[in-house]
Amino acid sequence: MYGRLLNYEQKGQTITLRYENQTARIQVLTHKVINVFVPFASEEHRSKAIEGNKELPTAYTLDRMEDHLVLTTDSLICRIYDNLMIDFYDREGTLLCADYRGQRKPRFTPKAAFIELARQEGHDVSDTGILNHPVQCVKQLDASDCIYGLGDKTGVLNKRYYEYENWNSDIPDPHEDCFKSLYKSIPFFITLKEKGVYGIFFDNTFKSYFNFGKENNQYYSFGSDAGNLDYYFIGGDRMTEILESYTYLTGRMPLPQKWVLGYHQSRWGYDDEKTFRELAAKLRELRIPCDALHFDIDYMERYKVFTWNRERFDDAETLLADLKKQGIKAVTIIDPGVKVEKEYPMYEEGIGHGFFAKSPDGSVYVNKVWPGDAVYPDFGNPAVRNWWGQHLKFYTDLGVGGIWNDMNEPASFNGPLPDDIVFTDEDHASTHAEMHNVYGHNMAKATYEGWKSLTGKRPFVITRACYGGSQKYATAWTGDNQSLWTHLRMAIPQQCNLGLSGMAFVGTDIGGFGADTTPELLIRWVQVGCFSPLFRNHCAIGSMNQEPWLFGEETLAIYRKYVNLRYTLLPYFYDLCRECEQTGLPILRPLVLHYENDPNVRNINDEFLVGRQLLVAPIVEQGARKRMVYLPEGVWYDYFTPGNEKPQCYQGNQYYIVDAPLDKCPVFVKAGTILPKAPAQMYVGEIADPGLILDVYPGEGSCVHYHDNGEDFAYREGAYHEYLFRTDKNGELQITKLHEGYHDYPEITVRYPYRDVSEM
Ligand code: MIG
Repeated sequence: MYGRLLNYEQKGQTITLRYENQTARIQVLTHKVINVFVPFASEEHRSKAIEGNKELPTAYTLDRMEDHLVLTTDSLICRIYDNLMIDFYDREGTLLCADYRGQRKPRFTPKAAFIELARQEGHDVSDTGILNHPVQCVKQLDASDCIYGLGDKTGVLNKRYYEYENWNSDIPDPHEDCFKSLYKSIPFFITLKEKGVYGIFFDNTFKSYFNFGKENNQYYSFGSDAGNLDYYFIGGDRMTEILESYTYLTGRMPLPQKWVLGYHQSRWGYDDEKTFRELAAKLRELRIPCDALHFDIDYMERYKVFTWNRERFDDAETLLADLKKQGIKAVTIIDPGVKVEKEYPMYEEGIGHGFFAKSPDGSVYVNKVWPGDAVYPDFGNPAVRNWWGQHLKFYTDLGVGGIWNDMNEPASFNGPLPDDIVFTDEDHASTHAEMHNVYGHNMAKATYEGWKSLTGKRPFVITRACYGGSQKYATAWTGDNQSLWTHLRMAIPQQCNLGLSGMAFVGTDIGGFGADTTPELLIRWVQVGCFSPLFRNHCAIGSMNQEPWLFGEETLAIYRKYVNLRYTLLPYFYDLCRECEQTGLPILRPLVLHYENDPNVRNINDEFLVGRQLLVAPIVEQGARKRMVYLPEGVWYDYFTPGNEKPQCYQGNQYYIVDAPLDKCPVFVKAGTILPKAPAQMYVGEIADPGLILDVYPGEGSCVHYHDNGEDFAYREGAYHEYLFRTDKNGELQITKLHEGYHDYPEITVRYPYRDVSEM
């Protein structure tokens, strides 16, 4: 298709390749990141995920060989041939990723009717029935390659042998392993080889396709029907390095406010002032820590965003102030759809400024969502983002603590938005086909930036729809799961893959959104959920209520235990957030991220790490009271040291059967861990200046601990403390301050869960 490489031109770190039929460009961004770009649609990248110039001055060489060019950086060797065939090697010459040269041979031939349908949908269907996308890459697969990432896709952790599509979709049906799309489109994946690892970020916002060896075990493909061929090849020695480079490109989650890490209670159906007051009272009375109540669509007046229902909420301002006194923040939902209604300011203003998406004939495009007939703010337009962001003052004035963006795929009740609806791409007209997958991303960006300028605090935004890079602006939840054991199981690989795709701060609806939970399911879910960065119990109107006190004393007690556990671990979680801001490493991690050379962990779907130090092996089977756990290399300690019994210590690289009665979620702590903890509180800030607790486990180790005011951006000017805690072979603890810009803890209590307890 590209033809022979005729000549090339080198300018700075960009090499322009002139092929017989097409020009392409290779750009060295860093010694580990190389961009391949074919300007099918535009000369510039026009990335929504990558902001600013990410090219770092990087030394490289380019040599002409007989039949190809060799580009060499400190980390990668890239060989460029005719037909834009490109092969990437590490510096030792090990092949990482080669373009596939052979004939495509699908394992099955689709039926004629299917091929016809595909043809009608505009796909290039070759004689063999293979769907070819005009923008496409086919790359070689090795027998042992595993593939991770790709955002929120359902199913198992390792995406090898599966096929997906990126098209943000609101799917209320129970999410199944075979789904190709869900709410988020994050076109980034990591290929882990027997030897070596690499990542590919395919930066194309149109509907895109990924076939990870389902078509044939020899190759995988990614492609799209429009836009540019624009992908970043990311090399590195370890999986963590790939993720660091990916988040260097697309950005990292900024440090959240501390309270965001607390417990959140939600339900679609909490719809009046009395309910919220009672909830707060109940949570406090039953001593369940909680930092936020979520206000779903019923707080609004007829689902009109930027309004508050004055009949059911007498005085929202006083309600929110009273909740705040109890340490509880209000998080309000905002959907994108603006109700079509005369004299409704958001509608009238938006119409006046031409801020809503239009049909090709120039009329404002109307579809239906919760408020009935509704129009879609054109968030790709910076003026629209600014307008929307400034209107958030309505919420900040009332004392709202954070914003939850839903329905921003965007969802529509009256059939899908046609591809040709006109949306803006920053400074020029674009289409729904191009802007669909970044609609939620741009809405989150508008919300983040508006909130930041209004409050000066670290914005708390939750979004359902995402594109690559959304982590800069929002946290996310996994949408409408159901109260099903399969969905509790799904929560683990789904959150782990989101983390491997840059979205570090995620959570699932604890207890399940649709359908009805059971006491046992709720218990097992909170045992997973208390380790999710976003820790929220949420469910659907019409489904059974799932506040923890509705299922009897035992359920309540266990639930409380795990919410308390979370609160005691808050300093650890906060440290992980800090680490994430600096390196892009997520909070929940699949075992493979840190033990990639251990073949036993490549397909573990029912265990995960929290940071490096904790390994969680929850029960995700109804009725199970024991489970098998694989522990990777090293020595591991049972987190829940049983009262009088001898503490349990395990040698890694082995499988164990461990006990997990209903009140126990097996958690293991790695030898050498210094775990920063806090006294349990009812909410973050209940104790004005809590001391720090350090649980020091046997073994040599260290911990960098971060401490600041947990609210604003003063830390960026240095207003934080950073400590280095170290233990030597004898278990002696040394404390060093790496940075001093905040204030000291009133006290640091050092405990040795596997020795005695001593005070400092
Ligand atoms: O069409 O706002 O995923 O969390 O409770 C359903 C009502 C709309 C979907 C969200 C869910 C939320 C619900 N919303």
